[in-house]
Amino acid sequence: MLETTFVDYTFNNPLMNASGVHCMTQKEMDELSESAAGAFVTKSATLQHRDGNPEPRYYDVPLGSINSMGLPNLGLQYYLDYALDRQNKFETPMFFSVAGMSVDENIEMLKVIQESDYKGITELNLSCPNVPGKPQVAYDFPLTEEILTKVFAFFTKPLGIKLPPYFDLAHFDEMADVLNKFPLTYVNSVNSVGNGLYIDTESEEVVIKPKDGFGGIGGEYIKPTALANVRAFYTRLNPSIKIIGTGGIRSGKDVFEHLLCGATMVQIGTELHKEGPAIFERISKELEELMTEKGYHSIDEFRGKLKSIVD
Ligand code: RRO
Repeated sequence: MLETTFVDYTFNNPLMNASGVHCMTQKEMDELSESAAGAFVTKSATLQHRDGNPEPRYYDVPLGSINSMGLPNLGLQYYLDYALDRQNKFETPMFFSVAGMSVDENIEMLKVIQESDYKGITELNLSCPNVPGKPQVAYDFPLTEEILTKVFAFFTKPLGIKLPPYFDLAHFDEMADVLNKFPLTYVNSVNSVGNGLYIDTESEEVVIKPKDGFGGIGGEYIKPTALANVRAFYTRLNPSIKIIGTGGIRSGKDVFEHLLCGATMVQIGTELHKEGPAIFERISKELEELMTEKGYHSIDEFRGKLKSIVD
């Protein structure tokens, strides 16, 4: 009932982890692979291993989470070795996420992937909010166009990009005009809402150490922003560019809303961090129950079909 076709793959369901959550080590990725998730994505890689920002750097709060991890990861080769080892074994498909600290680092990593035997999907993260001194690339429209021009000059494998949330209709228009120039496989909206501040009233302190407490906000707080970004890009991008919806998913109903806005796949971050990989089974069941109640037999019957209010 939840079967989802995406590029050349058919997934059992549209559910994935959001990059960064439960996907740094081989053990964590194996646990996702063995869970009910339809696919999973790696932690964004840099060329070299990075320790990331000082702890505490991730904090769960009642309505979501705040993080400033600072791109801790085990380095490109670690994830590439893992990907190559598992890709011919009929296991849960994996997406490979990369997030270079510069244009050149992104190009270098994508060249390694292009020249490797990796056959899967790659995600270029243009929206990490947490590296001090590094603005989020995809808030700079000309820079985004420059990077994609350089990438598509040589990269021929399926490629998606992870975007930050936008908050202005003019920005949706401008970004969509840029993205429609390229043969992107998908756009993933949204990364965490950058540079929020959560504070502990009792101690009168910030809750994470890096950047004096500023960090990316995820979870229930951001669902309306995520849905708006999914909808805005679904209605503006060439239909060949699919949408992955990320932000605020805690239940089957939340997944249904992302799909109704036009997402093909959906990703879960904050709530996966709270519940662990068993969440995928719970949410698949909830989505199936909701679809049955509504009389739907497949996701294609309602994907993107959000209704307007008409007189
Ligand atoms: O590692 C992080 O701090 C991080 C990244 Br790369 C990202 O893309 N989004 C996020 O919320 N945290």
